[in-house]
Parts: sequence; C-alpha cells; structure tokens
Amino acid sequence: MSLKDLPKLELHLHLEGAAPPAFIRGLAKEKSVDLTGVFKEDGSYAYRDFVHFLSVYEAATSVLKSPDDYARLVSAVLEESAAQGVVYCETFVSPDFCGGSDVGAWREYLHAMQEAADRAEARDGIILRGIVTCIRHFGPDKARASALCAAETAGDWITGFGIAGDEGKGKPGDFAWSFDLAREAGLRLTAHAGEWGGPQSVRDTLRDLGVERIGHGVRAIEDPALVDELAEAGVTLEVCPGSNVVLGVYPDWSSHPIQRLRERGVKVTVSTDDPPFFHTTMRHEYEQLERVFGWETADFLEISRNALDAAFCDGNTRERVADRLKDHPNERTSDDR
Ligand code: MCF
Ligand code: ZN
Repeated sequence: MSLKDLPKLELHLHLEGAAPPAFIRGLAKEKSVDLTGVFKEDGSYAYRDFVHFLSVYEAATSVLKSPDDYARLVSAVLEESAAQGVVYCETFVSPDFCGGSDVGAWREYLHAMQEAADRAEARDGIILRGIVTCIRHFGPDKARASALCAAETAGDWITGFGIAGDEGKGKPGDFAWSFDLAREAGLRLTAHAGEWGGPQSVRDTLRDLGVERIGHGVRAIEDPALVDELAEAGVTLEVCPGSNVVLGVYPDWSSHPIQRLRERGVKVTVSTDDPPFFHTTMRHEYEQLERVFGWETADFLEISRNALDAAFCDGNTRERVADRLKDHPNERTSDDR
C-alpha cells in the first residue's frame, strides 16, 4: 500500500493556522478587512520569523468574526484533512478568538464548530475533537478566562486544554491555576514546550502543569536524562517536523531529532501544526519521513498507534478509530521483527 493511503491521526493542528490562504482572502474580501502584509505575491502566508509568524497568524484570524465563519473554517479544514487520509484529528481552538472568552459567546462558536465537524464526519468519516488552548503571550489572566470557557464546555467534543504561543513569554507556572481548573473539569492536558525553549522548559512544564502530552518537545533531545524520563513516564510528543524546519528550530530534516527520540523509547506522533503556513500536509510529512529516515509502513503504523493511545477522546471513539487502522494491516514481515 502506498504511504499516501495510510489512515492518519493528527493530534496537533491549530484551527486558524490550517486555514487555506484563499479561504482567508475570501473572507477578507467579504468583510472588507485589509490584510496588507499577510500574503506574499504567490498567495502564501508571509512572515520573517517565529514572532512575526505569531502576528501574521493573528492578523489572518481577524477576518473570522462569527460562529458561522468558524463553521466554514472547520468544513474547509476537514475537507483537506480527509483528502490527506486523516481519520482522526484534534484541533486547538481558542476562546480568545471565538467571542473574546465570554462563555456565552464561546458556546455559540463551539456549537457552530461542532455542527460543522458532525457534517464532515457524516460526509468523509473524519472525526474531530477540540482542545481549548490559551495563548502564552496573552498572559495568565486571559488564560484563566479561556480555562473557565474550557471547564464550562468540557465534554465529548472539548476533551482537552493546552497552551501555545510565544514560549519566550512568562513561565509555565504562571499558568498552573488554569491547568488545575481544566484538570478538575476532567480535561486532558497538553502544552507547547521544548520548541524554542530548551530541555528545562519541558521539565518545568511537566512539573508545573502536569500535562500528559507535550506539543513539540523536540529539544528534550539535548538532555539524555530527560529523554529517559519521557520514555519511562510514557509522555507523548506531538512532533511537527516540517514546522520545526520551516520556522528554523532545525536547519534541515536530517538534523531533526524525531528518529533519535523514537530510538530512545519516546512515544512520538506526527502532525502538521499550521500546514499552509509551513507549506506542508500530512502526506508531505510522511513522504519526508520516508525519504529522510527510511520509515516504512510499519513505522507509520507504530506512530498511528502512539497517537491513538494518546488521543484525548472517549473509549468508544478510540475503538472506532482503531477499526479504521485495522483496515490496513502491518506490512512488516516476520524477518523485520
Ligand atoms: O506550534 C506553532 C508554533 N509554536 C507556538 N505556537 C503556535 C504554533 N502555531 C500556532 N501557535 C499559537 C499562536 O499563538 O497558537 C495560537 C496562535 O495564536 C492559536 S491556538 C488556536
Ligand atoms: Zn503548535
């Protein structure tokens, strides 16, 4: 079977960051929003570096002004994900962008997103779940408001809570109150760390926020003892190699530590992060992993199994996704084992 056809699970996808540029341009035109500087001449997103990426992301997001806009976004994003062979996806959603963290407004956005996700599931079989995400450079007060929205709407669809944004701003401990609230509401926890911050940022995040997954986490490789701890504790890394290379965390794919982390026993998964921003897709990530590290079907199935085990969904959903994976048996021969 071709790698392109393998069923894929994606645990790390920012909803607005997955918006096709043409979709954002279309909304900007409809609403007469000036997006000067957001796009290059070839129509792709324009940014110089990580901090500039964050502000371009927010500028592009400014065209999304209503629950219906978010419903349209979910439809567009899931259509593309399903075309990539994704069968299960978790997306980061932010109450900051959806009603300014007002709980009543947030419920309306959420309802619209969930309905759009249900339609996509009926149409293409793709399953989506949401992780409410606070934005680190917006500060701890905004994070508390997001956590309250998350706690109010925790359930079958909002299944997790996380933090993304500028890792250079503040400390993980500044957000502990929000993570404690989310945990008490029954939400599963993940946090971006070890992307721009070194191994200590991963240690601090695990200690202060008590998360079970780390977004990126790749710079843990710089501390062998930490790598052992991650492996022993079964912490899953949401690795986004293409994102790391394009943003300059690593100079090229062959320097990326995903394979070394795996070899040291760390559970890794593969995601695209913000695919059009990083000129990537799930298929492109798979093709690169095959080309650069020689990954075969069995390696990808192991990655999918890791994602399934770490997915923030209920048991029934997990079984449904597991059935989709069973359609594609491990092609590894007995000689390989
Ligand atoms: O993972 C990438 C790069 N590292 C950190 N943060 C983000 C990434 N993509 C989006 N983000 C942040 C960004 O601040 O997540 C927020 C954006 O505003 C959206 S979460 C729905
Ligand atoms: Zn991310």
